[in-house]
Amino acid sequence: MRPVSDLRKMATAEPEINSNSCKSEEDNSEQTDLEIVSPESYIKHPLQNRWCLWFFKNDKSKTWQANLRLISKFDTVEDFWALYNHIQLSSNLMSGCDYSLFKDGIEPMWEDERNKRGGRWLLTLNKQHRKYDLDRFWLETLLCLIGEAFDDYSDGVCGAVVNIRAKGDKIAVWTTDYENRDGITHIGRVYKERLGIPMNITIGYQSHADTATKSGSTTKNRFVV
Ligand code: MGP
Repeated sequence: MRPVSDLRKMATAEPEINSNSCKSEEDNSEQTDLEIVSPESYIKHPLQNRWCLWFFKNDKSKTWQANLRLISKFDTVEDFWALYNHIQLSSNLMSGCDYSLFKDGIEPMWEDERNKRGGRWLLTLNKQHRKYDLDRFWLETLLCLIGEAFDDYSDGVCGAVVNIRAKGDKIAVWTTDYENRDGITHIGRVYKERLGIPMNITIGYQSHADTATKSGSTTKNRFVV
């Protein structure tokens, strides 16, 4: 697991300038031919997984699946920040839109083989949260995913989704197996801590099967932390 402080530092790090490259021709004449440049300065920092960012735009004339578009894939820290800095913040998206970040090979939908027996830790946000918390919660969620923050249980993570909705935005972390109690509760505890959610506020985990077949507006929680 790459510590989150590293991921953040790499967001702002200036490229290292080789001191020799600033010297005049005269100076160069005194130098030896070989320069040792640390690979740190030119090799991008690989992530453990390749990730895909998806965008959903609610066009009611199309099916749900047809509204889902793959934006881009990345597998290095630098390419993550390049993409993140290039796109709109979640709080600027139109109502009805989603971003999803999923491991390469997993589609951000219930039907995918890795999701169909899975579920999600769900954060439901109110309207004030959009201004103060939505973007930082979503960025922290992305860093948890790409930094494999959930220790031995990170393999069970499929991705995460942010839904921008007039009735209240949502952020969720999707995992692959809703029966894996140990994995799910570990992921939930770490996630809550990373987001700085106070102990007295609980978050719930729901299976996609329950969400997909719900009749009312709420889905029962399988787990809470
Ligand atoms: P939503 O976008 O997850 O939440 O699901 P929203 O808009 O807040 O609605 P609510 O029902 O949670 O209040 C909205 C609808 O999109 C669902 O009822 C499904 O019709 C469709 N949908 C959402 N997801 C995540 C899927 C999916 O994975 N597969 C399919 N086939 N439809 C989905």
